[in-house]
Amino acid sequence: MHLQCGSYRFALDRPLVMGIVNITPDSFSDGGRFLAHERALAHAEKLIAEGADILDIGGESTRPGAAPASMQAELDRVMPVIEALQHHAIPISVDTQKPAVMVEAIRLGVAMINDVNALQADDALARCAASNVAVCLMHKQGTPANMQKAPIYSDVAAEVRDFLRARADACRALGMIAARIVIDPGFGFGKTVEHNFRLLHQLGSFGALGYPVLAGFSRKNSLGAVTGRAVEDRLAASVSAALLAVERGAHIVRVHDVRETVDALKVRAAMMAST
Ligand code: HH2
Repeated sequence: MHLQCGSYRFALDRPLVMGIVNITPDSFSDGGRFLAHERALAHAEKLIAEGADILDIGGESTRPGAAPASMQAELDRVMPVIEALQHHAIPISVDTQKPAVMVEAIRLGVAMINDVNALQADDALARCAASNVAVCLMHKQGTPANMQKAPIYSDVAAEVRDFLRARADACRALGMIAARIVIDPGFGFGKTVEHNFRLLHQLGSFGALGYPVLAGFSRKNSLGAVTGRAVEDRLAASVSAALLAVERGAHIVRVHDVRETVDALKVRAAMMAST
């Protein structure tokens, strides 16, 4: 199995670290916007220096309870940062649900479209299929505004897997090769704490679908629930979750704390090399 994203090819003989760059909505004045871009850019460069393999740039918060961003606001936040990062030799992923943002990002040469809506918006799948980007298809139940109210599953892993298989089939039907399709169970998106840990435990079964698997557990509420820690104090829990996901077969971990996650994976790599 390998991952083909844009012109980048990863053999997947080691886990990849996707570093998260969230462009926070700032003041609407030009000064505020400039500062937000500068901050995002500096953060992206820090994550590159720390060993990120892929950067995931997002301009719309999808945390539980978050309100959607307008298309223009998202474009204004994300595009200048993508453009400024083009000279770095690192694949850029854009975290968006909006086909118009996908189209612009693809035009700028991004390597991956990461969609928490699994390309279900009109035209999203066709636009991605017609380009050379990889896609990350994520499962969620409900929308960020309502998804944590009362998520219900009879068999969470089976239902999430069936959904991802169907979305991947839709991509294949438009000619995308398996190496361009990443699947993600969507930790925290319409799942209770118990659902999230059951999915983590059964992550290995997702690999059987034949696509690279991405896990994004970093700093999420379920880690707060089991440790009692606030979001800014979930580093150890996040690194642990990333390592457990890799042990359960994740090919890519989406994380805020790149440096520490890379260290943890180096420890694992040393152990693997010794056998
Ligand atoms: N989680 C978030 C956003 N995008 N994409 C994928 N593929 N998988 C995830 O688990 C995922 C995601 C939410 O996390 P975060 O980046 O911390 O929050 P936000 O983007 O809302 O600021």
